[in-house]
Amino acid sequence: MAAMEKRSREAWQELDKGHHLHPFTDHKDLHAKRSRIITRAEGVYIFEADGQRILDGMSGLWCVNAGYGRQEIVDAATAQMQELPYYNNFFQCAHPPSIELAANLKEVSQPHLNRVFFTGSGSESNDTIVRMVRTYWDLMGQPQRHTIISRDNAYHGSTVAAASLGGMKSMHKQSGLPIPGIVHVDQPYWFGSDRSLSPAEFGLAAARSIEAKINEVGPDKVAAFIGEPIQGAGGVIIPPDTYWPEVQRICDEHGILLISDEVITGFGRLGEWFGADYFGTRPDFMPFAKGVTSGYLPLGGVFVSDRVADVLVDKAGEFAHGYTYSGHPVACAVALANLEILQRENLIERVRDDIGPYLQAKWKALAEHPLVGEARMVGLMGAFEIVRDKVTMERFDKDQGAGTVFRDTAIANGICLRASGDTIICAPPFVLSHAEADELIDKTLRTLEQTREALAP
Ligand code: PXG
Repeated sequence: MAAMEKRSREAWQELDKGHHLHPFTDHKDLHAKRSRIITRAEGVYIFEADGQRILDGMSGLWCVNAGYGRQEIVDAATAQMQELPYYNNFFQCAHPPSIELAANLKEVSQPHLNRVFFTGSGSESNDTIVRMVRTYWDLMGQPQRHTIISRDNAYHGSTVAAASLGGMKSMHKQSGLPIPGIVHVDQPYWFGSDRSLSPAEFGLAAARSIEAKINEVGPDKVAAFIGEPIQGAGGVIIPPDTYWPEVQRICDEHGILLISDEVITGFGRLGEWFGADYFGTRPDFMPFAKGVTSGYLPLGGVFVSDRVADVLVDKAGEFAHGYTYSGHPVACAVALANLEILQRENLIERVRDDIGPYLQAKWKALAEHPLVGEARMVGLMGAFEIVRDKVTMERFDKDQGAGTVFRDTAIANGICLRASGDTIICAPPFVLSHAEADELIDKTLRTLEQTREALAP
């Protein structure tokens, strides 16, 4: 058996169909069409097995922030594999990459976030948080504080606990979720509301649905609130400015732990190190993954505030939780190389001051197109809403699959964007040049025209 064979696209598609179960995939549908086989990538472009070049407007899956083809990340992984390919951080051991990375992460996070627990992914990070939150309140002598409040349509991962924290009904339905002690409130999705309130009023109302839930559950029973600074997979839901300050007030007033899920927004996507920095919140936990390594290797983790970490350290005894790959040395070495690149090339400042504003202006102007109801973007995280009627904001019928028509047409035009229903999402690498941003917009406009023709009655 060869480690990796070079085959034709068709041969790979056939093997894929026969042996490979994909994440979040309708396999019958996939097998009718066959998989798109991506074989290599460079900069902001991915290449299909037949050679077609596609501008990756999604940074892989919101992760390849530093762009593809970074030799120094490859070199860091190679050197670490030669030195120490694996060792664990259990049983009173540690190794330089996990220690150095933890110390580096402290440097870029808010001053009260001094400690990090490593995991292998965002989902694992959120599982870890459920355990830590409940352990914290047990140790504080308030074991009845068990309930975690999350939001409709949130995405926090796919393990049992993370999918329970998430608010996606389709995920809950498939496996009897959520687990007990997790409840959901409104998401701050102004465009998806009846728009009778101003965005500012709506932001306050959405935040106050948390307070209503606290009163319903009982203020002494609520342990934590979790939210993505901007909901990602749910459609890039950018909350009105009034939302996060009010959420912070509510958490403070009720003594509830605040969890800012930074798996997408962390490491610069919004032009600040973290979404919490962008919105001015002071979280007790920040789960992260994806951008910490720019996706070059799997790594996740949880920033833990001094308020919680001090109690865990002083009172928990052994916290019986961890993963074989918590702080994997090669993944940590890759993260260190990636953070070096972000800092040396000022990529986060670039998102804030240069390519972010440049793309935002053009992206928001897409709202002038007859098919676009709203176009929004913060940093390099944006979306637009496909509508049938711009005045009434009426949507297309679900079975027309407008979002899917757009996405598939976009791929044929050489650009990869993601459809969440009829919301089209864009989150390109931070190294996107102005010319590549122009290409992204030109191809999006062409695709919008073709989608309009395809959906015309
Ligand atoms: N939290 C957030 C906010 C996420 O976006 C996770 C946790 C889970 O991370 P892992 O590493 O376990 O996948 C995510 C992941 C999509 C899509 O279609 C988004 C994610 C994952 C897969 C698909 O937008 N986000």
